[in-house]
Amino acid sequence: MSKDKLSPVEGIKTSSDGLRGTLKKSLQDGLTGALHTDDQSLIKFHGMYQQDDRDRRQERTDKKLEWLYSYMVRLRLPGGKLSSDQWVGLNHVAGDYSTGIIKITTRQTVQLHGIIKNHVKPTLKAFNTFALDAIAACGDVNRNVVCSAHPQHSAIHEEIFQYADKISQLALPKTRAYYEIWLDDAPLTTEKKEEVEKDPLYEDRYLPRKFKIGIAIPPDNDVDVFSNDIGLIAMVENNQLKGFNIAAGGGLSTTHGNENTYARLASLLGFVDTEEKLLKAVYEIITIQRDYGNRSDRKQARLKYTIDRMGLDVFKKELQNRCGFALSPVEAFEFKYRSDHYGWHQNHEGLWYYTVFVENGRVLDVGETKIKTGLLKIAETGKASFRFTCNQNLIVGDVPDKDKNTVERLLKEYGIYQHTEQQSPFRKTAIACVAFNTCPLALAEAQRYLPELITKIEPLLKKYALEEEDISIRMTGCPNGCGRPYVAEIGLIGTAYGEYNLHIGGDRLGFRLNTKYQSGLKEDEILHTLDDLFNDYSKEKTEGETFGDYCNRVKIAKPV
Ligand code: SRM
Ligand code: SF4
Repeated sequence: MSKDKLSPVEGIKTSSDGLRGTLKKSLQDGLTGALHTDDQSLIKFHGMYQQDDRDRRQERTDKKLEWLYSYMVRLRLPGGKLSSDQWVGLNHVAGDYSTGIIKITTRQTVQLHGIIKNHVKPTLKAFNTFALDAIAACGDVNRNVVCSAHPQHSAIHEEIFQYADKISQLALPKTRAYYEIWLDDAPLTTEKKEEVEKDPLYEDRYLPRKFKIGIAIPPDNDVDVFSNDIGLIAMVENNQLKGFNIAAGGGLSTTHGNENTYARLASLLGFVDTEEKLLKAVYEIITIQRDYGNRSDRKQARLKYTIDRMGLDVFKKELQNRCGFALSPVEAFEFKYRSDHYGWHQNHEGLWYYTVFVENGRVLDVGETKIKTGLLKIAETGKASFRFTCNQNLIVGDVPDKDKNTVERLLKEYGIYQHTEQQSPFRKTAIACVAFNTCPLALAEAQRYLPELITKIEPLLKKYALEEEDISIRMTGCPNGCGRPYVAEIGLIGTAYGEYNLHIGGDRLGFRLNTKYQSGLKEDEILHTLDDLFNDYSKEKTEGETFGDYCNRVKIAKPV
């Protein structure tokens, strides 16, 4: 471990009394909408962020008023599934306490924004009544475990979904602070606390940085498995779960101007054939990161840097030592899709699934497209479940044949069906992160801007007869990479308000990072550059070559 001075967050964690800090006091402080400074770090471990409305910062500053603070709550939802009752509950909590918009994230869960301090506790209590929590949805711990969302044609998918839950449980912090602070559980006696909260995985220092785990079920890589700290690839043979390939060290964030930061895809380490071995390997990868991760420089603290510092071979050796068994060689697998499978599909049991296009994951009613009301009406029938995808969409699922017409009628009545069926393939693969007005780190717009930029790019695609191509475009308001722009065919990464770096040359399935092609482009420059690229691609592509592969071959490997 680095002998450098520990970063301030390390002290906040170890002296937090199991992540309690002074959160109870902070919440009672009626003089401010904010929390005490240290508690702003601790609240993340409870699934929340303190934010402010950035659209109103200047106005508040001019009036010498405190910024308009509010809280974002992110649910822990391994595998991303809600029952119809839970959807109804979520809808009402969103309406009662937040902006009302349900935001589906790129990690298969939802966030509610704009919750004022007094409403945070009622929000979490309400979620608890229908068995939902936000524990460890953020913070220096393992985050929401994601899993390929699409029920294909085998029974195995349900079995694999359950691994997301098992892994989430395995890596949950042991502290009962969440229950005490937000749900009013009686505080534990010191003796009981020592017994119940003893945490061999996280100890009292937790991890050096956030930690992410994703499970892909080939042929789908909708979870972008190689962008996770641990990427698991479920191997299915003859309708049996054979085991998992394990990859480690994925992470996408970079910092403008800091050459020591980089996006990295997870490296494949090996294969395990039992649940016991899988859970042990996952656990020990986390302990290695706990013990060897950089605790001085948070920009160097993710597992990807730990692995590169140790060297992959040394890391693998250390892992096998800690596990007490060797990993078997990686098994061959193939990904064919990363986008969602829109529309109706049927699983092996005959149950129906409709994948709804939700632009940038924002569930709300706009004009005739009343996604929020429509989904509530469907949930109220009790005839469907809801599963989020890592592409920020949603699957209305588990619909018996006899109820399919009812669900379809509602999808049509509220414009959800038309919205999904009528959009261009290009729009339907797009991802944008939240950015303004709530993200404190945003340099440029993303979800509020990408839809209108796409409307300007679509005619360019048409001009070159490319309108049926599902070229992946992803935009983020800063280089942290929340919309995974570094693994898109077109990545737009905010550098300043209205300006973006253009990355090209990523592949369509998430196996290759893209490369920066142009810096700090304004809208007209983005459109001009894409116009040229589409023109060249339409003329020079080889048979079946995707835009990303073409750009990588011609524009990146052989720059002009
Ligand atoms: Fe993220 C921070 C939103 C997925 C890398 N991310 C943030 C914060 C919390 C800003 C902050 O620290 O105050 C953003 C809140 C915005 C808001 O107002 O809601 C934020 N991240 C999101 C979401 C909601 C984007 C979305 O539109 O869907 C995603 C929530 C996922 C979830 O449910 O847990 C989200 N973030 C990601 C991903 C993609 C992924 O995991 O597949 C990444 C890149 C992958 C990775 O981790 O390497 C990502 N977010 C970051 C980082 C950079 C981490 C790093 O290694 O340096 C930050 C900044 C940080 O941690 O310091 C960040
Ligand atoms: Fe905020 Fe940057 Fe993440 Fe977008 S990529 S949500 S701007 S931290």
